[in-house]
Amino acid sequence: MPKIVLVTGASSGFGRETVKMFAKDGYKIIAIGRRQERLKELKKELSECDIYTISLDIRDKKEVFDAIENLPLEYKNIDILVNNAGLALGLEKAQNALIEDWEVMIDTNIKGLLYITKAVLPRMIKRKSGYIFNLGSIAGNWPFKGANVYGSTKAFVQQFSLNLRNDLKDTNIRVTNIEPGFAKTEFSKIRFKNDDKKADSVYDGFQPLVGKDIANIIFMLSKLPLHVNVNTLEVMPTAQTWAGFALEQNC
Ligand code: NDP
Ligand code: 8X3
Repeated sequence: MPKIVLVTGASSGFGRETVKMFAKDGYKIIAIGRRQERLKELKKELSECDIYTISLDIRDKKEVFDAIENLPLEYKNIDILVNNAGLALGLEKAQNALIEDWEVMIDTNIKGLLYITKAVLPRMIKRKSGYIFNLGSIAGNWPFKGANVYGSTKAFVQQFSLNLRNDLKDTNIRVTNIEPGFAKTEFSKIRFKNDDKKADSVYDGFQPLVGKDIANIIFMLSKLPLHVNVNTLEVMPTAQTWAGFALEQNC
């Protein structure tokens, strides 16, 4: 029987490439995102594959639980959940950032991820089988200017992933937090609110990660033997390293 993969944020970036990779390998896909047109295009592009699309906002608790509850029978037993939908809004210092942007990041990256997980988990537990991938970030591990709330949401995702591992002991369910660095997707376009020039300049002069790199990693991890659990996996472009500590002199 083909395995079933649910991918959130399937309309762009990592999520879209992850759908493509698993679909082409014969998996049945549940692809979630808000932009219905994008999901339709993806389904059309993968017309030979088995894709079930759901257009929903993961911030809407009721919508999420209803959608999972009402999945057609042949998609109900989800084997792999890729909690990928998420975003950063702004890169201002905390004192200058918009509280509304903070709320959207918390509602999406934390609460949305929790709703999907909570809705999908019962059947995985019942079947004593499953793999959950969460998309954290290097921003959850390392502080840097302007990452204030975005980084904190990803630190939440990391700790939640580790804590899930404890709670899911004896269920055979695996959990991995993937923590990418700079990756060229629509991420910066969203962060900089459609300022394409600013977004593109983030990736000037070096080779960033791309969606396919992360999809590849998720796909490879999913093929590891069942007794192997990678807890966290931080991945950067080779060109990216750390900036060192900042020091305010003469103060
Ligand atoms: P993209 O902007 O290309 O994709 C983000 C996806 O999330 C889109 O498909 C978007 O779909 C979906 N999404 C956002 N908000 C919602 C929502 N409320 N409900 C449903 N879907 C939503 O970015 P990436 O592919 O780069 O990002 C994927 C994940 O990886 C994110 O969690 C991001 O934080 C993380 N990440 C990204 C890095 C990068 O440098 N690119 C580095 C580290 C982590 P739609 O708008 O159609 O709803
Ligand atoms: C995205 C990584 O460094 O662009 O999660 O914020 S960064």
